[in-house]
Amino acid sequence: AFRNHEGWERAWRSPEPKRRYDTIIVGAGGHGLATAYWLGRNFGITNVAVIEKGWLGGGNTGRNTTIIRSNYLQDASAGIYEKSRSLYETMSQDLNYNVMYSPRGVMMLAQTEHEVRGYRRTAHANALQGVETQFVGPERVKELCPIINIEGPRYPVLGALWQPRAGTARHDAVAWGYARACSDMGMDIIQKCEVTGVRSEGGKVTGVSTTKGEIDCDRLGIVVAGNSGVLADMAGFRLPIESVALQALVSEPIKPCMDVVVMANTVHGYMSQSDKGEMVIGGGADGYNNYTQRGSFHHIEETVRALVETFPMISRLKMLRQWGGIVDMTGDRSPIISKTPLEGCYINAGWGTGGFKAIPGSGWAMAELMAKGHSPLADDFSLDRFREGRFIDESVAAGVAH
Ligand code: FAD
Ligand code: PYC
Repeated sequence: AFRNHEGWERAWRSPEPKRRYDTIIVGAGGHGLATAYWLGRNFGITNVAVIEKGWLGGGNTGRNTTIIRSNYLQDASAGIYEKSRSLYETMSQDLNYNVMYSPRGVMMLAQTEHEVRGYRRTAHANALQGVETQFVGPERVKELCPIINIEGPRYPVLGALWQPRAGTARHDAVAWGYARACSDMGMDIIQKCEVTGVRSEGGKVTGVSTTKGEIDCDRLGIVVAGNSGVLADMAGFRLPIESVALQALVSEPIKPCMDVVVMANTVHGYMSQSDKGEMVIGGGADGYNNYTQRGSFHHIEETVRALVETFPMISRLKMLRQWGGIVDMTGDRSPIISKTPLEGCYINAGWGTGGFKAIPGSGWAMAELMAKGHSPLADDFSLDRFREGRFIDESVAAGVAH
């Protein structure tokens, strides 16, 4: 039945690991692959291995609800998230791989007076940062998304923070596109290979132990999202990160009824419609630390009950499937892109519930940090900020309850 698919070239090679690389990246999610890609593209560093314990893109990169936006509050965040959003605009051309970036617009509903004030403030901050957003009234919300019930019952829609060039992309394609480009540059992507130890001598990294043997390197990048604490422990330092599950679900496919993305943070739910017609739905993060990559019944009930108030028509939909991913949460809800106490070892983590949108910009910044020792986009996100009290508070802009 699949004969037309026979004889296709593999998109990336699947080599056995060499004994040594200049640079090893642990984690073949979007951030790890983008880091490798920009190391090659911007700095000509191609003697690189990306080591993945499962399959590439099988972590949060392949489990998220694909919302891309840059409507954050602080200047450092605007820098990296807007860089990232702008890289999404040209990613399909840059990689010659269709990642289906769809700048359909994202709105974050204001359903309390407090949110109205907060989002107006964000719109002003974004204007100063050169990020195009606006605060719109309830009538415009209804115009942009007719299936919303703006009257209530508990929380009438008072307006929304609207970013017209925000949107979605096909999450697997982002990982696959970067993987193919990295492989074409001669990098090795080694799947089904778990890093089990970080080796060092005299305070400097020398390599990793893996389920496929020992591999040496001069530079190591740890880019493993929900497993960051585990890898940091192997490298001998601690991180201010907690790991929790974040869940999502999709409905049966229906005819097109919604061509924007809506986040309703007061009731804890967000929704968009995929190209296949499924309603893609998510809610808040689990309220306790865990490493469980799966969904739970109470989550469906809480999220759908909340969303039905704002989108009454979804009460008649059947839900198809649900899943979960382990997200890495920092206290200020901003990421860490940093050197570590182990020389030659760098970490990119803490993207929590919101790192899909950041993949290209984060990879750009992490590559620059690893190649040159610092990156203007990453400097504010170093680990030092937790010791020095320079928090980058994005608890509201993160948009997902935790
Ligand atoms: P991952 O994709 O998780 O990659 C890390 C990789 O490291 C994994 O493949 C893992 O197997 C590997 N690894 C771990 N330990 C080891 C080891 N010891 N050895 C080798 N490999 C290892 N963000 C948004 O911007 N918009 C959204 O709409 C959005 N929705 C989300 C919805 C859900 C349900 C979830 C779970 C997350 C969501 N996010 C969203 C967050 C986003 O998915 C993540 O921040 C982002 O994908 C993190 O990418 P990553 O490459 O860092 O991690
Ligand atoms: O960061 O925009 C986001 C997001 C939406 C849903 C989960 N994360």
